[in-house]
Amino acid sequence: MKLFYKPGACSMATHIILNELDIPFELEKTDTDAAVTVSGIDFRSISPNGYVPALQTNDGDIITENPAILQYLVDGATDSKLAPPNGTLERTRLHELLNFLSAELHKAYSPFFSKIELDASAKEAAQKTLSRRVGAMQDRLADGREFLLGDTFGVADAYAFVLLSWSPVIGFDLRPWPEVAAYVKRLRRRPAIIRALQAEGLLDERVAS
Ligand SMILES: N[C@@H](CCC(=O)N[C@@H](CS)C(=O)NCC(=O)O)C(=O)O
Repeated sequence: MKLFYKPGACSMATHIILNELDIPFELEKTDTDAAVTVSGIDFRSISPNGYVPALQTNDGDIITENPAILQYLVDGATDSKLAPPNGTLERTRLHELLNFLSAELHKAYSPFFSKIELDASAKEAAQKTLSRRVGAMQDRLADGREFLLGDTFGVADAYAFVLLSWSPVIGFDLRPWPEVAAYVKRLRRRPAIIRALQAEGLLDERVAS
């Protein structure tokens, strides 16, 4: 398999799960602005929307979109605990969560990475939305659970880790949400996450407050 990625981007969620599953894979660094990969592949021929992650399977198929890639990887693994079995209510809960992460939490960070500078009122609005989304994460973790779906680490945790670890990069303080800050710190100690951060050259960064 080959993962087209950008250091620190949401593609790191796939990177973490490949590590967790101990699947052999290659990494291909991608410049999404120039739409070219490090080996000179036209990235639009891989991912027509121009964004990472894109996963090339061993059969040469390309899969895009975080929720689809993450579930493809666990469904192909034997007896993985990283997602509940298909056809169960627990799996529907995972879909619900991955959609929240992708459409709501992920996109609440997006304005801060926009090439267009935010004026004061746009920044305030973006911070308000992000606070609401992080607040929803805090509510979920408030019962003392270790991971988003309970006591087992899963694909949603890998994705959530990557998103929340953007907080120090954009200057968004997680301390008002202590369960969320503690959750990020806990996840950061996982060997699969440490290896992904190291391989992407980010081991000394992404330390949430
Ligand atoms: N809906 C996509 C969004 C992916 C996405 O936003 N990727 C960002 C990095 S986190 C990217 O590659 N942005 C570059 C661009 O859009 O040109 C998914 O969930 O996979």
